[in-house]
Amino acid sequence: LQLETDLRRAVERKEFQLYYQPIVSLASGSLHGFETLLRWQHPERGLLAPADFLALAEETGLLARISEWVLKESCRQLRAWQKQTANTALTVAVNLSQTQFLYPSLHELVTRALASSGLEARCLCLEVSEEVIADHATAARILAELDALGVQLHLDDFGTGYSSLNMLHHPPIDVVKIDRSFVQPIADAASEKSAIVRAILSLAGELGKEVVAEGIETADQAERLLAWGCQYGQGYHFAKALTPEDVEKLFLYPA
Ligand code: G
Ligand code: G
Ligand code: MN
Ligand code: NA
Repeated sequence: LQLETDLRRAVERKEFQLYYQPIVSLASGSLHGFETLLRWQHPERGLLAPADFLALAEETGLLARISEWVLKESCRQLRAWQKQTANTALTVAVNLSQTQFLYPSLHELVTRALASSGLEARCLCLEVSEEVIADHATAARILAELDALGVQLHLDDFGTGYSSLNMLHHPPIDVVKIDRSFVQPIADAASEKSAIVRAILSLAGELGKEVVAEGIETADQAERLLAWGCQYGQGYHFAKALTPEDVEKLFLYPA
């Protein structure tokens, strides 16, 4: 299979790239951190998204090396930006697929990425979706082990999966990310999705979790979410996922 050969080579030739989507504080508008989104700059096929190659990486046993690179590079880049901006509170969020989450050496990969970068554990967030932690007896143990490292755990795409309220109360989960399919219809405050968003915010608040609303595309959405008690926002209204160069130009050192 051609793509498999290409994928093996991609690891060696460093064809992977990380894009960084800003996450902002809704109250102050200031930069809170970034979510890293992995891309493969394929020499012929162009820029590929994780959906195009993560399954193949899994089947071919290349996933561990890719995961290690993503974690290391995310931590390295964030630590560099923290130093350059003297803002040591900036965070970076890395997505984990189910296989990555269940990977026996995940704990070790995270530990090494933190050690080699010097990034404080609390500045690294690991994003897992509901499905990833839903039906696994071992999920609670893995979450507890990661929590013990001091990293933050984010529940991604909340609302799209099984959406059991049980998910919200998993003790080590620090932050809930409301999926953009709930955020986009809130222009109509009377809509059912608006009621669900307000309920998630209320429940998260009572359980001591913070909330990131994803897929914010308008100022109106950002204002409503802030009024309803949402701390953080992410989406095209603020910025799309950016190359490191664009993060520096547009967010860290604007002219
Ligand atoms: O921006 P984008 O189309 O890449 O995001 C598509 C999906 O890919 C999202 O669900 C996102 O969580 C996932 N994704 C992005 N980067 C990574 C990564 O490094 N690892 C994993 N497992 N998923 C990722
Ligand atoms: O599943 P996860 O939330 O990790 O994936 C993030 C995905 O959402 C990426 O594909 C990213 O490009 C996309 N995204 C980020 N902001 C917006 C937005 O404001 N609108 C839409 N439609 N997609 C967004
Ligand atoms: Mn995510
Ligand atoms: Na998400």
